[in-house]
Amino acid sequence: LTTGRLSKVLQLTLAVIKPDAVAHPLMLEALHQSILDNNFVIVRCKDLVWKRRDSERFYAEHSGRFFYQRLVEFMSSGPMRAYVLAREDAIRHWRQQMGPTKVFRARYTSPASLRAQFGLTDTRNTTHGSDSPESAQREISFFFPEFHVEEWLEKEEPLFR
Ligand code: RTP
Ligand code: MG
Repeated sequence: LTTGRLSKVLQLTLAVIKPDAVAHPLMLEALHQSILDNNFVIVRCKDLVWKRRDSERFYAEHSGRFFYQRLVEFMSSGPMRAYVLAREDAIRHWRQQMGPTKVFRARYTSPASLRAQFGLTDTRNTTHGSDSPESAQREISFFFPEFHVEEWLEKEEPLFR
């Protein structure tokens, strides 16, 4: 998260490998490896399955959109893997690594991105990443309620300098 002087050195983001990608062992392996290859530190990692109501709550901001029902259905359809990732400028780096939401756009504009390589459709697009420091804070708490961002940064950030 971006908090004053901490921002330039270290940022946290929430990354998720979605059910489509967790279901395929080689894809899961490739996505996990790409996190390690891109200089992220894995701060927390867990596998979990959402109930439908978790999915609805997480994506409440999209509740009016035409894809909401299939998104909610899909995200509660099987196991996924969530990470708290740390590095400098983590939010932007992880989103860049994922590529655009829409798979065909990803294939044209960023063929090396994860969604371009592994995405099937705009909904089954392999990964999620927080889009701002505020959503990173909210989403990290959503997936890891026992994890305290500020506390962690205070303790660990000096070690990254
Ligand atoms: P996210 O919130 O997951 O980081 O994705 P995003 O900002 O790249 O995309 P957003 O527009 O916020 O959409 C949230 C999630 O909804 C699914 N989606 N499906 N046309 C479709 O079927 C469609 N459009 C979006 C995607 O899974 C996207 O991650
Ligand atoms: Mg979004």
